Amino acid sequence: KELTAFPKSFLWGSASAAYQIEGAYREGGKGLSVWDKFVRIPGKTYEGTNGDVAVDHYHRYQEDVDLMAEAGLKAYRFSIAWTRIFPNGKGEPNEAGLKFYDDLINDLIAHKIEPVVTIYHWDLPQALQDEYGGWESREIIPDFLNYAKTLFDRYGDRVRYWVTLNEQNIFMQHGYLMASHPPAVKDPKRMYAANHIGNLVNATVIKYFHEHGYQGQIGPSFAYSPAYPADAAPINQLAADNAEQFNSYYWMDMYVFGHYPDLIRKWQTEQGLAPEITEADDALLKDPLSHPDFMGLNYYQTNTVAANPLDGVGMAAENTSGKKGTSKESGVPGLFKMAKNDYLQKTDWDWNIDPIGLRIALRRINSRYQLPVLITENGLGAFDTLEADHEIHDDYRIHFLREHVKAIHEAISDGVDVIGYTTWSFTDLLSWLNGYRKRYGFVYVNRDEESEKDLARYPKDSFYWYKQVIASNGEDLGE
Ligand code: GCO
Repeated sequence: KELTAFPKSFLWGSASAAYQIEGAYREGGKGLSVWDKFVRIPGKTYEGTNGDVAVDHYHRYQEDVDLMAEAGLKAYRFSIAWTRIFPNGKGEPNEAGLKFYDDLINDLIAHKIEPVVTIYHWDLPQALQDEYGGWESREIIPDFLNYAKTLFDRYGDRVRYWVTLNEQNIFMQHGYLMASHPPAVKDPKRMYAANHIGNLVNATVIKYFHEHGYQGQIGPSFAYSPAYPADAAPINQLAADNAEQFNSYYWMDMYVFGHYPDLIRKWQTEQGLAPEITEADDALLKDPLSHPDFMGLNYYQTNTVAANPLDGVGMAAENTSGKKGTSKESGVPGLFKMAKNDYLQKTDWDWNIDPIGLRIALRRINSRYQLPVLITENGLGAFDTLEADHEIHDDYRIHFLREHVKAIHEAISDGVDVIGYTTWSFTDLLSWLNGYRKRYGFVYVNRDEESEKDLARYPKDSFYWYKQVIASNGEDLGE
């Protein structure tokens, strides 16, 4: 069929997060975040790697923005470190921190690159964790709002796209169910309670933004892995529907409709896991002013599931998110369990490669929520090799991204309003748990601490490929 062209305003971009790139973890008055502390607990990250230096973007941001301009990026998504703005999470803002992002934003705009700002990408101030347990206390709501307001007031004249919470489903499940992120808790009841507070934070911030006449658009970024049934057996179709509601609609419905799916609410009540919802919560969450302008989609893969009889594994310590692809046999008794999908190839990190799944994700969001979608992440984590001539031949990444760009093109032709695509990631960066060997970037960052070329940047083949995609507005995919 004839494909609809990418819109002229399509935001071809790339993305990052503060902790994964900035480094300078004690400079410019920055306070410590929960990640600064967590990475120091032995055994939590691959070989104890941390973001103390990361890829030193804090000092090299101009070089990075120059590279973005060379690639022709139209947009760059990055996150602000709360602890640079409020070292202890609240109180007086820290001017040095505010200025760092001012300079970055101005540099982007000078290069005609649209800044897309993530307000929260997991690096909660440790002071708030210590004071009241972070996400487990409603005290975080005014503190987060104060932080967000400070950003809107300072940067709102130049920033038109705001992402509230990055992958709430991931940081809540890893933080409170699997203990693989801070605060390393394994307790589903606490997870759902903290997650509900996360929803209140998200809604409060969006409502404030809408009520105060800021220009631009705001929404969350959700890590959506659509669920497939293992086969055509009706019982497995039902399991896929369960998984979709449990893993995805549970979050996205709340953002857009202000309620949790009945099926999951009932399940939680039976299990004694339902978070408390006050009347005031309900009013806030259902208020259209608290609903997003777009859905941010982080897409990496799909999940395949099958029926799970009640004698299956428990959920407490299992990976129900599907995102990190670790415990394949996990699931939720009575609802679904993870199954193999023989049709899909896998990445070096065992994640399914599924470009059609992106088209499906876009279509499902479109039909269920009727919102524009900003693809805030998509990319391939892989081992890359730096050749002697400083070239990096990452044809596997080009192939991966090309197929996903085609899927977006198809989805646009299906009628989905996709406003942009910020790939993960621009430069290589710290993978939270996998250190620096899992690389996602268009730009290789040399992490050879022994050599004077440490932290040097080298564009990969995929950098030049993406440049040509952008220049042709998605017409020339280099085939
Ligand atoms: C990793 C992850 C991250 C995430 C990103 C989520 O390897 O640590 O893939 O890079 O994708 O931070 O928003």
